[in-house]
Amino acid sequence: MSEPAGRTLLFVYGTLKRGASNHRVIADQVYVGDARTPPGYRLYLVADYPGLVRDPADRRGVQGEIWSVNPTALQRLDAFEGIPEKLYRRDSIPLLPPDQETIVQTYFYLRNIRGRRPIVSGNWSVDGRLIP
Ligand code: PCA
Repeated sequence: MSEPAGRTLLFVYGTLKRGASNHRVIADQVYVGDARTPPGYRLYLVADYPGLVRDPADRRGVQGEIWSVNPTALQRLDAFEGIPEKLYRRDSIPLLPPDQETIVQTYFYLRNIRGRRPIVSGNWSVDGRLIP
């Protein structure tokens, strides 16, 4: 799948999701669909928001939403997610079929996850409760 000029496909898994606390920051962009990563990626509960990290030992992957965002929105989202402060970095991530050909980026958490609670389902719930 390729995007119209200038647009980026973003895989969101936390507070940016529909119905979640920071959804307004992405709400004027285009929802593409739900998707899941292959195993090898895991969510941790950092505070009232999750952080995604690589983890070769993971067997479940991460559940989220694909959004098509324009350059202005991407700038806004990067600032909001703390890219300048190195809270997250934005990089590409693979998806499971039927989205395996879709090139998406996501926000990888950059701080230490030691002592943080893993979200074992790979699905951060929008109302803040954990789906086991
Ligand atoms: N916001 C971004 C990264 C983690 C978070 O809470 C997202 O929803 O993907």
